[in-house]
Amino acid sequence: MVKKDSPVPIYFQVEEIIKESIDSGKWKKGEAIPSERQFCEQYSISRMTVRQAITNLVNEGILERKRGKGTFVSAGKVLQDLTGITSFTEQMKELGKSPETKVQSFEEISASKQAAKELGLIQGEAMYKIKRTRLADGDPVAYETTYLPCRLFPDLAKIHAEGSIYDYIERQSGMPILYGRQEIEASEAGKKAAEALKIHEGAPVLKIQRTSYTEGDLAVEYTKTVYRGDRYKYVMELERKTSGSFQPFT
Ligand code: 16G
Repeated sequence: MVKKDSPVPIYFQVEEIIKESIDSGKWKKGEAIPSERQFCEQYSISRMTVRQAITNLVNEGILERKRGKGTFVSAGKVLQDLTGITSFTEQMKELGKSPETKVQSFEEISASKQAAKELGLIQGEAMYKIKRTRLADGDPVAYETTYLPCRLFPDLAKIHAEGSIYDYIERQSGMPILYGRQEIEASEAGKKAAEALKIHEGAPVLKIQRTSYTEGDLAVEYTKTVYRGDRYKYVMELERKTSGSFQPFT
């Protein structure tokens, strides 16, 4: 119930009521919550107050507005652990989500300067360029462009990209992925990523570029991943480093 004589602002009380309804399981992930009008009537409060409460919860990622459809309990963010090198397929399985992949394109191209550098190829050498949309429980969460040297994987085909590429590299090619190096930055969705991820062009995204290595410091893949900003959250466990080991930004 909303207490109008309480020093706690009414919008805040409404936020707490909504959160409680979600925590208690009354409103489940992905379900619509009552309309603003229903809140106004039920608690005899103004539409502006309800709107403020809902906007705050949308900003916190607890609720989601869908144009023309209403407000829904957010599906929640995928929480990714940054400490180990895992594949998308493994990450989703660990989270109890079902991974799915749509291969947008699969081609053999000549290595560009940057990809050649990342993969240790001679500029112009043949490499695969694979574009994929990655889904979690049917929701698109990531859009990836992966480059792999053709020389290392002469038999790689589109069908392998429909499953786990790490699985292909490790099991079929027998090259264990031992470590990686990745860069993370905040960015805005470009046209193609926006289409694949079902978000607006310019919406906030998280961009990660990873190069993975096998034995002998051999680079096996270079992947640029664009994650939906509202669906991804990174967790990192940090170890205190002794002074002198800090690498300044380049
Ligand atoms: C992850 C990796 C990506 C890798 C992919 C393989 C990050 C930031 N990126 O998305 O580099 O290519 O997994 O996934 O985690 P797969 O084995 O399921 O195809």
